Amino acid sequence: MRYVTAGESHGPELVAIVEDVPAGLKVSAEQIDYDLSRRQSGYGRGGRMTIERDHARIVSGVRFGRTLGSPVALVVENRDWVNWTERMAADGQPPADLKREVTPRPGHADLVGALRTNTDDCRDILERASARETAARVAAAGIAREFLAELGVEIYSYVVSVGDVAMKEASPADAASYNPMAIETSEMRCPDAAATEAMKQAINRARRAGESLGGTFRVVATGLVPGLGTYAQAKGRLTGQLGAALFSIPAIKGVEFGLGFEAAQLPGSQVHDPILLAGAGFDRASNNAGGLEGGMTSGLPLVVTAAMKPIPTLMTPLSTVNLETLAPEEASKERSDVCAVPAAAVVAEAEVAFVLASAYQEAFGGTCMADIRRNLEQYKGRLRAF
Ligand code: EPS
Repeated sequence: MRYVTAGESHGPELVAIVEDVPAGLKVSAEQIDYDLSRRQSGYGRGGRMTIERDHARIVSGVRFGRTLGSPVALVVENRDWVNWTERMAADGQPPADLKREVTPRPGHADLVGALRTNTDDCRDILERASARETAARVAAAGIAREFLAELGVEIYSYVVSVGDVAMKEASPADAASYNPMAIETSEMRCPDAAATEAMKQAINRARRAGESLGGTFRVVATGLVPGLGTYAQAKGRLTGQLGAALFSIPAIKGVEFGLGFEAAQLPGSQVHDPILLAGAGFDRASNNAGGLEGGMTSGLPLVVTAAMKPIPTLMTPLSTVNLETLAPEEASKERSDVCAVPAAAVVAEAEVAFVLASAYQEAFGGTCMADIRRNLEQYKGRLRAF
């Protein structure tokens, strides 16, 4: 299962096309809209989120609530478009009073994108480089999530830290033990109420200082069968596929699995997860590996942590160079978020969902749900008898 997206941040709409969708999968537009609303939420979001109320319109590949096996196309309208019809028109000439963006923001795609595409208006770049595009990813991932849910896999995320404020956890393995409702009802997607409050205060301080804040979050997937992915070819390793998927999210600068970088400081005996016999199968004494061994799922929860840098748009801007005059100047101040770590966590769920859905299809077939379910049950039966 793969997706592509199109659409500018202030264009009429965002579009996503999902390919390799099996037939017979139940799809709920309400569930997709719920995920879109989760992506919009979080303390620290900016003015744009008060304008948008993202809704996915399914325009192909689904009939009477079930997939047909053809590509699924989804459209998310930009409500803000009405304020940009002249500045973002697909045809005609630029309006006489058009203000070009000529003061690129350090940390955003503005300057490098302008160099790459030979434009004199950074808006040509920032319209697509904007994280607004991730709304289309979340809409598309609704299909992958429904597919995984039918196979018993659930994905959730939570925020661990914002700036220098972090919730306390004994180990990343705790990740699989939180009550999802505690996360969904936190304004920071953080299961720890005291940490939520401290994160909000850090965001208030950053807003007053014209600053922005990054942070870290974890994505957890439960209900996975062991053996998805492969050790046999570099590109088949799920560790690499998940890493690439998470690094495709704007502002993600680090990805760790399980103990992550901490594992590099510990002796092997404190890192690897002892194998136990449990009933008719196997279990582990710990999950430091974060649910992956040899590039494959181990059958334990997948626990992956990502680090997001602070958003580059600063209300107290850094210095830049005016591309027209070549004089030093302050970087432009687009309306923006102070902190979007909770939103990035929801986008990361979407990226993880696509990688896992593809791994299930590779192992158990991709044409129709009835075959995939039967193949999966057969595999589970073989594992029970192993
Ligand atoms: C975003 C929409 C954007 C920003 C944000 C993410 O809307 P606008 O550009 O109209 O303010 O709020 O984008 C960025 C922070 C960025 O650096 O590009 C969204 O829908 O998530």
